[in-house]
Amino acid sequence: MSKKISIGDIPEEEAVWPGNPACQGCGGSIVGRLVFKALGRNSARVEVASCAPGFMNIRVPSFYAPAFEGAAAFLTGLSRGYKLLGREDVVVAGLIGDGGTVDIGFQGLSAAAERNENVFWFTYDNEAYMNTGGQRSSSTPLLARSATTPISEKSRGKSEAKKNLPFILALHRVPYVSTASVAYPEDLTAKIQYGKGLKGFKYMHIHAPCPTGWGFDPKDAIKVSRLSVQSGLWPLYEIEDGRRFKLTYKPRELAPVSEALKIQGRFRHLTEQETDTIQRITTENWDRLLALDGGEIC
Ligand SMILES: Cc1ncc(C[n+]2csc(CCOP(=O)(O)OP(=O)(O)O)c2C)c(N)n1
Repeated sequence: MSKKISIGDIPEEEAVWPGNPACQGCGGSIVGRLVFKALGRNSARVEVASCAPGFMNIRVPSFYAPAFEGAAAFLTGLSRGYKLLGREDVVVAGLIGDGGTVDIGFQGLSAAAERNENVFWFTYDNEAYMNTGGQRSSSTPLLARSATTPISEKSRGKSEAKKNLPFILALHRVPYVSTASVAYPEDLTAKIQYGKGLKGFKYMHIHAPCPTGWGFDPKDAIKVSRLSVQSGLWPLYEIEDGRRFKLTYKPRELAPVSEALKIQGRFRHLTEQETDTIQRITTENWDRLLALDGGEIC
């Protein structure tokens, strides 16, 4: 498991150039900056169709996988290529959106995890297909409004729950799975520094608030992230060898989910009863995670 570090331990060297054409307050671009700061310059990046090609000017070798669904195959080939060159020290990293992970790229991702390929997959989860106009993905949360789950007489936003991809991948028995948040960069960095030292398949799922798609003030990107973690909507944890589970942030008491929800336009339609439903599901999930903490998931 990772060891706690403090903010001052985050490497100073940047792996991205300043300036990019992302929307103001883009959580995804903060993810990209933090991930490659932690990985360091001895890494290579793979990306697919998404906001990511726009939001980062990166200083490491960078590859665009032209087939959206082929990211994991591309990462596999690159990793094996580096091995043939005797360069297994290079961390081969994918920076992929939630659509490219939980939906379109899932088959190849699952296959690469099952083969335990030596790659590090990072999902920046802005909880919809943002690059193409904010359509729902299977990572969009329950009751959230999106371009394809509107609020109308017949629709109250997304009627299904968010897919739990970190646990699905952990059950592939891969060496390392974790979640992270841009509001907790020291936790994110410690997990990457630990994960990159492991051989085999590593996965990190990172909350990436999107002001444009979620409808909040760009200055509140970190606030939305922090409130999501503090309320249990976005728990921070790691799972090693597909079994051992550890919560890396455990508040004495959870903040109410309403604090995080009420500053996002995509949840503005919620009735008190709907907010209570989200609160109940979140508390139940948190209690399940607390019971697993320090033990095994199965
Ligand atoms: C197979 C395939 N389906 C759909 C598209 C169209 N497309 C391009 S980007 C994109 C959205 C990607 O969403 P996500 O992976 O969540 O990243 P984000 O845009 O949110 O950064 C879609 C649907 C495509 N290029 N290829």
